[in-house]
Amino acid sequence: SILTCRLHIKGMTCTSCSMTIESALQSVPGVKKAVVALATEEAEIRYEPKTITAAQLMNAIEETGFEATLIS
Ligand code: 9UX
Repeated sequence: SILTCRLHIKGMTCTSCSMTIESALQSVPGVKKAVVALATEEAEIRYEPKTITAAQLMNAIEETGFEATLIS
């Protein structure tokens, strides 16, 4: 099964920021698709819940230096 979560990401100021986070998410096992939008400060991630949780996705973002909170 695949789930989708939306996260709010605080602190992005340029396209390099959003691309760094997007690349980090795409390299996490269990992530099928990750899109990070600078303008809306949001990430939409499709992931396999058997492999990774939304909380772990948020931790992966925070390791890149940005704060993430769950939207849905
Ligand atoms: Mo450049 Mo975006 O340091 O924060 S990557 S502004």
